Amino acid sequence: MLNLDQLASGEVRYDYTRAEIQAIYDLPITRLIFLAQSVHQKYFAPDEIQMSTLLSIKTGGCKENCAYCPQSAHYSTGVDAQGLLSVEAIVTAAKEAKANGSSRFCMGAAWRSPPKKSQQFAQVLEAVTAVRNLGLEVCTTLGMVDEEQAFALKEAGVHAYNHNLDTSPEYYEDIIQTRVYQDRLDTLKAVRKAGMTVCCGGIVGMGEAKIDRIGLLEQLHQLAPHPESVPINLLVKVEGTPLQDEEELDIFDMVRTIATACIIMPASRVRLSAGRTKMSDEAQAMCFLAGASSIFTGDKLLTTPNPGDDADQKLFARLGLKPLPSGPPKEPEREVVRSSSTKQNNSAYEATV
Ligand code: SAM
Ligand code: DTB
Ligand code: SF4
Repeated sequence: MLNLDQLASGEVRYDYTRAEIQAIYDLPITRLIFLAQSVHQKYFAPDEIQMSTLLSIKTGGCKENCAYCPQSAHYSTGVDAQGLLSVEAIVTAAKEAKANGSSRFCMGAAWRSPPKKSQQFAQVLEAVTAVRNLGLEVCTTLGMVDEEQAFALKEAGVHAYNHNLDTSPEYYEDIIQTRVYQDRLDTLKAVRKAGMTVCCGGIVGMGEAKIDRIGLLEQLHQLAPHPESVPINLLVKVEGTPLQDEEELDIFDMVRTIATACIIMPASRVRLSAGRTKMSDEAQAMCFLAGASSIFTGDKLLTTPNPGDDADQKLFARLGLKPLPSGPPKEPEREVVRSSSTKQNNSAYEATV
């Protein structure tokens, strides 16, 4: 039995069971969206969408074999490998992103992990400080990092580190064989320890079963504190990758994944990430209704297309949404309420759990 009043309270919990998460996911869509929006509005302004811009600072030639990824050296995808961009080139891109309304600038590198104590890593640190000095929130996604690297990134000015769990622990080995789930969890631990905020989510539409989407959500909500930012990516099918011909996901499963994430991690900002070029305006609007409050802007993600600023401005105008104002990077302030499962008897929605 799901207690909708308890869920709607927006209490931060770490102990939902898989069955409870599945029961939330399976709610009638009307109840699910209403609940997600009620919870979302306890923590966030309903009309403000965070705009983040991505820049691939080192492209392609990656040693990992992630089955979804156009940048893996294991597959021929036509992505032009490119070495690390200069600090100057990165800063130019960051200035442009800021001028276009982005409040967050995310640099991605196709590394299994940044080379230890290298000139390249030093260059990344220099770029981080320069972008931070523009007044942008800096996010990096560079692969696995150990504590030493994490502390260096924090020191240089990184606000958030993106490292996705991608899918459930059970489905993970069908998607990636060159690293294990625990590697991802270890990096997340180092990121936390260094005091960066955590940006961690996953991908849907990779041929996973519903239980894998639930399993991913379960793992994400067990991270304590919850990741401040939760990107939900719809697989971008790239020719040459093992997932190029994957069957289309029912878009309502993307909506349900977002809504469930918003409900079980109420204080976290859920991002409608990759895959928007394949989604109608109506489908994207449903994702916002489901509580997504962040997108990637610009006409490119890392290597694949994104709708672009014109399309997004038109969509925002139609929906009455506006970009979250940019300002000096803030440290997370929210209070983390840890509790054991609180079961109340009032207004319970009957669902089999
Ligand atoms: N190499 C680093 C890593 O794997 O953490 C950072 C870059 S990697 C491209 C960042 C994330 O992008 C991946 O974890 C995955 O979730 C997402 N991603 C990559 N290719 C994708 C695709 N084709 N469709 C959707 N998301 C994708
Ligand atoms: C995330 O979860 N999605 C972004 C960001 N984190 C780094 C990356 C999406 C990449 C999509 C495929 C590409 O453009 O290469
Ligand atoms: Fe490399 Fe990251 Fe792509 Fe995996 S997702 S192949 S680690 S760039």
